[in-house]
Amino acid sequence: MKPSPRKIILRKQKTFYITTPIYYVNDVPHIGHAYTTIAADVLARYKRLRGYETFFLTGTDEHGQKVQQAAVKQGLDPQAHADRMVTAFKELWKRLTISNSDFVRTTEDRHKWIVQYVLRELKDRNLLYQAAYEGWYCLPDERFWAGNEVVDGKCPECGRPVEHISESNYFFKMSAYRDRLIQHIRKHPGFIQPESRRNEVLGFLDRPLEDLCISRPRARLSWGIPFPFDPDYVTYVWVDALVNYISVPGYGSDDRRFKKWWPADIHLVGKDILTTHAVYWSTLLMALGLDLPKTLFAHGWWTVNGEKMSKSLGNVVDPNAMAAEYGTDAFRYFLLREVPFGQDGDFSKQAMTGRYNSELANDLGNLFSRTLTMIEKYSGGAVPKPHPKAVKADDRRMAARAGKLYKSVGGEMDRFAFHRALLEIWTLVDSANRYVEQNAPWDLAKDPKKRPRLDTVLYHLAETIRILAIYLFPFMPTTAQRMITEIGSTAQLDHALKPWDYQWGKLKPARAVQKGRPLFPRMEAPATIPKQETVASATLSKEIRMESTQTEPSLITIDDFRKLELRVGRVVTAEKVAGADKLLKLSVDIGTETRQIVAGIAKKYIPEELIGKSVILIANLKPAVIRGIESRGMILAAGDKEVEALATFIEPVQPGLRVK
Ligand code: ME8
Repeated sequence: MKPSPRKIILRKQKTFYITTPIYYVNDVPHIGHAYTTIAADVLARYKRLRGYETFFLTGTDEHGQKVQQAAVKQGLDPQAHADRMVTAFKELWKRLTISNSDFVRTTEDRHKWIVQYVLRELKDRNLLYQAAYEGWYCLPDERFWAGNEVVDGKCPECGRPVEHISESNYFFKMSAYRDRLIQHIRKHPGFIQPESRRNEVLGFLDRPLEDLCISRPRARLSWGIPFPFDPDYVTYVWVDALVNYISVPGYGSDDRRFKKWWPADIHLVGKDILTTHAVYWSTLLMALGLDLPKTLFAHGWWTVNGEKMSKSLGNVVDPNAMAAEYGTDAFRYFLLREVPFGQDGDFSKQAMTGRYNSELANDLGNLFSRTLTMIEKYSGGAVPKPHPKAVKADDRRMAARAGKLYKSVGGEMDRFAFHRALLEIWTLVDSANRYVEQNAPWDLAKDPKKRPRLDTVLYHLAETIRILAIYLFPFMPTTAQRMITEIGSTAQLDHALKPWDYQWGKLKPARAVQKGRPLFPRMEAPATIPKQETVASATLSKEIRMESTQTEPSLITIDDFRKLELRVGRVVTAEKVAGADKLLKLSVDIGTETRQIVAGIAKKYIPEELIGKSVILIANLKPAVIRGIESRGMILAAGDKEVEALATFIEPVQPGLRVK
C-alpha cells in the first residue's frame, strides 16, 4: 500500500544565517575587514559541513558622508566611486576563498526599497517625530554625541575632533525600548558575546537612552537613501546599513524566505560597532515587531607590531599582500589561531612566519608529505589495507583520539573559540607525528615479515590525514581538499558530510595517492619589521643579476626621478622562458610600439593570467640580454626577495600614457 502523502513527514533542514558587517567603501579593505569575513566564512563552512543549510551574507556600506567625501577627494561621483571600490572587496573575498551566499551593496534597489519600507513602517507605528537637533557630530564614525559625552572637543569613541551641528531632523523613539532591551539581554545570556562586551552594553544602558536621530538634511548630505515621505531628508547611514540584515533575506518582499532565515543566528562584528548593533539595531527590530538576532559576537581589534593600525603610520596590513606571501590558507589559519576570538591581538610578520614554519610547514606539512612519501615508497603508491591481526593499542588510541574530535572541535566552534578548535585538531596532528616516530615504518619496511604491521601503520596515517582534512576544511579549505584528494579519497568537503564520514575506517584502501607539491614550503623569517611593503622592480631577481650601485637608502631629487620614463604598458603575450623557473618573456604594448621584456615573475604568475593586464614599465632602461633574450624595459612590482604583486592601475588606462 502506498503511504498517503499526508503521512510523509518531511524533516526540516536545519538552517544557519550568519552575517559580517557591511564595509564602508571609502577605502580598500585591510586586515580587520579580512578578519571578520574569514571568521564568518569558517563558521559558515563548518555549519554547511555539519548539514546546516547556510546563508552567509556580506557586502558594502556605500552611503553617507564618509563615502561621499572619499568620492569628492577622488574627483568622482559617489556611485562611480562605490562601483570602483566594491571590486576591491569582491576580489579580496574571492582570493581569500570566502564562500558568501550573497553580497549586498546598499546602493542596490532591492535594499533601498526596503529601507524606505522600514521608514514608512516606523512612521505608521508612530515611532518617528521631527525635532530640532543640536549636537556634536563625529564625521569619521558618523555619530552624534551629546555635549556631556564629548571629551575636550573630541569624539569619546575615536578621539577625533567633533563638529557642532544644529538642524531639524527625524528621530526614532529609541528611548522607549531601553527597559525591554535590558530585559532581553539579561534573559538571553548568549545574545551578546563575549560576556565582557555584554557587560559593557549593560553598562551603557544604565544611563538614560536618548532617541536616535535617523535623518540627515539633504542640503547638507545628498548621498543617502531619500526619506519616502519627506524629500528634504536622507536616511542616517547606520539605519540604512543595519537594514541589510533583513532586506536581503526578504523582509518586506518575500515573507516565506524571510521566515526561513530570520532571526539571524549570528551577526559577527568588531568591538567598535557593538553599540550600534546591540542598541540601535535591537531597538529598531523591536519597533518593527521582529525577533532579535540570536547572537551578536564582537571580536577584538588587531594592532600591527604593537601599534594601532593607521594610514598615517603607514602600517595598514594589506590582506592581498599577506595571502600572496604566505598563501590564503596560512593567512586564514594564522588570524584564527593567533588570538582567542573576542580578544585584541597583534599582527607581525615574525609571528606569522613563526606559526607558518612550526605549525603548518613542520607539524602538518611534514606529517602529510612523509605519509604520502612512505605510501609511495613502501606500498606502491596505493593506500594499503590494514590487517586486523596487526592492530596494536597505539593504533586504537589514535582512532579514539580522532573519534573525539567530532564533539570537542564542534563544542569549541559552537562557542566561537576558533583557536581552541585548532588546538584540538592539533592534538591529532601531534599524536600522528609521534606515531610515525614510534612505529618507524622505515624499519618495518626492512623486514618482509613485518609487512602486515607496516600496512596497518600506513593505513592509520592515511586515515588520520583524511579525518584531519575534514576538521581543517573550514579554516583552510583549499589545503584540506588537497589533502583529501591526494590521500586518495573522492570526498568533496564543501558539502554536508554524513555522520559516518567522520568515523574511523572510512578511507577505502587500494586507492592511489597523488603526491603534489608541499602543502606549506618553509619560509625564511623576516629579518626586520617591515613597516610597508616596498615597491621593487619585478626584474630585480637574482637570476638576472643586475648591477646595483645603491647600498644605502639615499634621497633623490625630482630631477633624478624625472629621468625615469615610466609608461603604461598592456601585456599582449606571455610565455615561460625555457630552463629558467623565475622568468617570463612578455610582449608589452606601450602605445607607440610593442616591447619584449624578460621579467622575474614566473613563480608568482602563470603566463595566461597576465594577458591584457596593465603594467608600469620603465621605458628608458638600457636593453639587457637575459638568458639569451633581449629585454627592453622593466616592469614594476611589490616585494622584497620574491615578487608579491605587480603594480597596476585602478582605472582602465591607455597603453603608452606617462606615469609620474
Ligand atoms: O563600521 N581589527 O564599516 P567599516 C579587527 N559600515 N577588525 C577590524 C579592525 C581592526 N583593526 N578595523 C576594522 C563599518 N575591523 C560599517 C558597518 S554594519 C551594518 C555597518 C573590522 O568598513 C571590524 O569587523 O568601518 C569592524 O567592525 C569593521 O571592520 C568595520 O568596518
